[in-house]
Amino acid sequence: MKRNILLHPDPRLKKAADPVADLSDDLRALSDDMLETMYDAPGIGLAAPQVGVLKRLIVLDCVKEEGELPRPLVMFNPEVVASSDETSVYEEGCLSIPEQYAEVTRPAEVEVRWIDRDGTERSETFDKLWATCVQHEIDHLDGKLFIDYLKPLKRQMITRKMVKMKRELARG
Ligand code: GNR
Ligand code: NI
Repeated sequence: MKRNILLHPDPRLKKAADPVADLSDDLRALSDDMLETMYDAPGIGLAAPQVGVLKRLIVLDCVKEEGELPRPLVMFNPEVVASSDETSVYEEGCLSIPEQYAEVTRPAEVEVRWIDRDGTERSETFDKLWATCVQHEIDHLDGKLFIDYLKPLKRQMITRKMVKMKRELARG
């Protein structure tokens, strides 16, 4: 089932999410819904707070070559355990801030540890778009958005545009 994606500004997007204590069928169903919502958007990642659930759960699939097999990843309680000194810059966007893009500098490689859909602890080192995306998603779990890395003036401009967009959406 597709879920609604919250739009910035929303207090739920600014809160730290709670760790998942036990995997349940409900949480697995939520992760399925999040993947469906992400692919439908379309996007390359989605964090549970973006659908209004303040739990530490993210999904991502950064495979973008035409004809390549999809690689959906579901991560419960993801943590960055190591980051490279080398950085990379990507033009980021966010499904909660549609049509707004800006360059963000982040570590080029990160090692991430998480619990998968089956409850197994896993870890993997990500680079390129995967590294940027997984950091962007984990930030959502800490109530942080990519615009928080921008200069205050630019962030304010984007937030004002979003307030306007939400007002127009609400009027219908
Ligand atoms: O779909 C998305 N694209 C994207 C592009 C560059 C850097 C990060 C992202 S994540 C974003 C989906 C989203 O908002 N996830 O929280
Ligand atoms: Ni996002």
